Amino acid sequence: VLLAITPAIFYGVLGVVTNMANLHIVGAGAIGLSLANAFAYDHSVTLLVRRRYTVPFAFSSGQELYHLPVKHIDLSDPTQNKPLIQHGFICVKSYQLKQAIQSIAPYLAEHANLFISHNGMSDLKEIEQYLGEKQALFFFSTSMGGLKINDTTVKATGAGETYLGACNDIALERLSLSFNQFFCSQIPHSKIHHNIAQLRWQKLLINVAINPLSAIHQVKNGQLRQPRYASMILQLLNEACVVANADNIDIKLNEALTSAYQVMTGTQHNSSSMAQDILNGRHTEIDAICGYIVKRGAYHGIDTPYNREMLNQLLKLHS
Ligand code: KPL
Repeated sequence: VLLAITPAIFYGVLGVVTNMANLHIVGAGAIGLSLANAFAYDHSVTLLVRRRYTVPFAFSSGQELYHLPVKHIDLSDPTQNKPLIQHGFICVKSYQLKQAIQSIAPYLAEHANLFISHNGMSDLKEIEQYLGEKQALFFFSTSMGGLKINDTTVKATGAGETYLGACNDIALERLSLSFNQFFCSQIPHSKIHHNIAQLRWQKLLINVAINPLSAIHQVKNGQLRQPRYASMILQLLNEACVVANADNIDIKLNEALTSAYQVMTGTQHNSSSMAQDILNGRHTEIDAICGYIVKRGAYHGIDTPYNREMLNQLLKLHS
């Protein structure tokens, strides 16, 4: 049942809405819509999409289904007004990132803040070339769980943690208290992280441990804690940590294992994004996850047979 009276009205009556900002989100996937849900009751949220949706966007917390009070702009429609983006969130797959940035770069305000979130490793230098010197680039890593139950609806499947880090100097300056309050006050269980390289590698290692195995075996994240997966997870993370260390990232295998198992527990009822991609016959992010470990390993002369095996198996399932 779609509730006509949304929490937005409830919050509005209580006067909780302060400093309303205009936010734009690229990507109406599980993360994009979960973010929209987190922000839409205190801020004005517009989804930037590539088609016209006729059904409203919605968020399900389990029993109840809420209309998301968001607008949307179809960027492919030349007759629609173009946005001026102050705070832009790009929540697309790693292989769609470059194209997404290219498509919104002309609409970024001079002092815009751009937040990206994706699995796997992207080339930040490549992204930065689309940004002006006053435009800040942030990365956030999240394990908040969401399942798209249809084109416009996401169902929350787990709280998960979120970390926000600065990717360029201007973002570092703006990682100030008032600014991080803006982000962290809206996203449950979120924190600032001060070492972006470490943050991105930590996220990568979690995805190395969870995504390919959950996709191949079509199991929920929590099921990967079963002993039958333990040795493969250990081998995958061992290789990935050796490569991370060669890349000057100080991550120890036991820490990587601990956080991977914590995320499996925290998101035990989630189907990972890769498990959902395989189930729905979609392209996966394996290239940017195990493929990245294999590529960086080759660069350092480190053999990574377990990650290569995952890469090959996933490419066979969907190339
Ligand atoms: O990032 C994720 C994903 O599904 O892609 C995790 C953290 C594994 C949560 O499901």
